[in-house]
Amino acid sequence: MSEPDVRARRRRRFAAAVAGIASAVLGAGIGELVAAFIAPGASPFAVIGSALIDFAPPWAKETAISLFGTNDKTALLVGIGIVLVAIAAVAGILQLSLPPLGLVVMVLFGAAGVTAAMTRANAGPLDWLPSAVAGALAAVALGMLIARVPGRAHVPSAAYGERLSRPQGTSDADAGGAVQRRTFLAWAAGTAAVGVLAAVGSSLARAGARAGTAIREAVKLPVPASTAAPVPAGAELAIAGLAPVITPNEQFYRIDTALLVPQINPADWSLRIHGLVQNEVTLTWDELLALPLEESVTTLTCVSNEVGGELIGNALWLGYPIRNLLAQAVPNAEADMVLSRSIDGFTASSPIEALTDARNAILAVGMNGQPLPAEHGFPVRMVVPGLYGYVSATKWVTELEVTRFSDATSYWTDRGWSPRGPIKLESRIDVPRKSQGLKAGQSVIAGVAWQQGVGVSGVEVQVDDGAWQPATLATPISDDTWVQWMIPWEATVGDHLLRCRATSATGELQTEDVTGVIPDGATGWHERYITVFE
Ligand SMILES: Nc1nc2c(c(=O)[nH]1)N[C@H]1C(S)=C(S)[C@@H](COP(=O)(O)O)O[C@H]1N2
Ligand SMILES: [Mo]
Repeated sequence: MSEPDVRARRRRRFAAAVAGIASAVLGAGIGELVAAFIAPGASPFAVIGSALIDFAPPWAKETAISLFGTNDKTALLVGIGIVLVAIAAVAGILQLSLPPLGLVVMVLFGAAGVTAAMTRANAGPLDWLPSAVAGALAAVALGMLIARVPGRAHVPSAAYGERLSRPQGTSDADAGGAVQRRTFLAWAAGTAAVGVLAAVGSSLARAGARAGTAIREAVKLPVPASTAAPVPAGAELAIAGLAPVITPNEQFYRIDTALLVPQINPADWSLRIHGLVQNEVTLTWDELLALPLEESVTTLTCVSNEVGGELIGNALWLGYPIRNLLAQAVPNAEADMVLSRSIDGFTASSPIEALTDARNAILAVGMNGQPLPAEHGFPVRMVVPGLYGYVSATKWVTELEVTRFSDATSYWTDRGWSPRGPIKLESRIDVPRKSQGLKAGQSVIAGVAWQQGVGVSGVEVQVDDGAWQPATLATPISDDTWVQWMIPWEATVGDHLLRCRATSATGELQTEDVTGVIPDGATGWHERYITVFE
């Protein structure tokens, strides 16, 4: 091939890649728009993302959480976007050189979306539509754009025929090529622009639908039948940088597998208790609110919380004891587990004794004086003191199946996490913050410590391998909550290593052994390096 031929070929391939990307943008955008209006749960992006989340190996989820923390979902969506663009470019080139392979790629993508949508837990009858439309439109657009790639054999353009009849390299042919290029670019840009507009339209439509949070805002929670004791005055040390003893809802960590937050109208909500029980129980929203609801303060923790991590929060919950509901259902003697199920298919397996013993396992409807925020489970979730969230804290909960550990497993236990998930004794240094740039002089080291259900009796702090010093504990709210601690520190110029360790109310010393979060939660002493300046 001559030099200009190679260049022309490269240019055609580039155009084909652009055609692929523009077609995919069109398909994806219109697919999102169709979803927003017809099948809100079946956004092609979200269903493919959810399928990836469900099929991802545990280490991938771990890496995502530790790299991106609670932004893991954004990272996933951006990642899917990048992969999609790359595949679309390849599809364009395939369609140019090996038609109809490019179309096949687009159709397969649509089919993957359809499959992902229809195999979701709460799939609606029209959930196949957005991905089907996306795949079909992308294929049609690709066929149309590839036919317009400049210099291609069947370009439906007068300029091309004209160019064939002229010697290569003349200025007229160049002019014809330029016209073709402009025509192609206009079509490609137009195609992509329609896709982008559709995507913008879909997010506007969703924002409008989120005005469906009007439903949540209209919810009036009943006056509690029993209120929590006021937070003791000494519970909040109020040190800058120290986590507040009650975590505001906006700051509360969020971990779940839901790319689209389930939108549930409480009027349509009900909870079904079934399985190994003598009486099946069904509870509607109105029935739940009519029960004597109780306030309680409980710290919630994620099993993926690294030592020193932020996947922990403490809130004032309003709810009804699950043990009372189970008592109505009367579990059979052989039952040893309750499998709670969310409307989105997530499941958690809790030991039945954790829901029936004296601890305060509740069906929660309120969080810090408000209806549950949508991301934290509106309208109803579980909160169980002392168990990691993955085996207890089901959000958007609609079902409690009384069963046996030997007969059923749950979302995360299916993925290699431990069937039992008691929260481990831990402590964390909050201040000095790492990036704080501490000045030498009188300072403080402060943090939080927790051992739900048992309580913390002390925290010790060590600076640079010196002696362990007892910190001052704040007044705990209860054994089910974390407790703040602090110790004054005369900070000297230079680099320092700070460590902390807690002792539980039963005398257990927090273990020094470092273990990762898999399969049942991290252990080890939290360490922080800090540089003190003059
Ligand atoms: N429906 C549903 N509920 C869920 C999860 C989920 O993925 N889906 N994740 C659980 C996990 S792993 C944790 S740690 C807690 C987190 O609750 P939060 O997001 O309100 O902090 O929710 C639990 N409940
Ligand atoms: Mo979790």
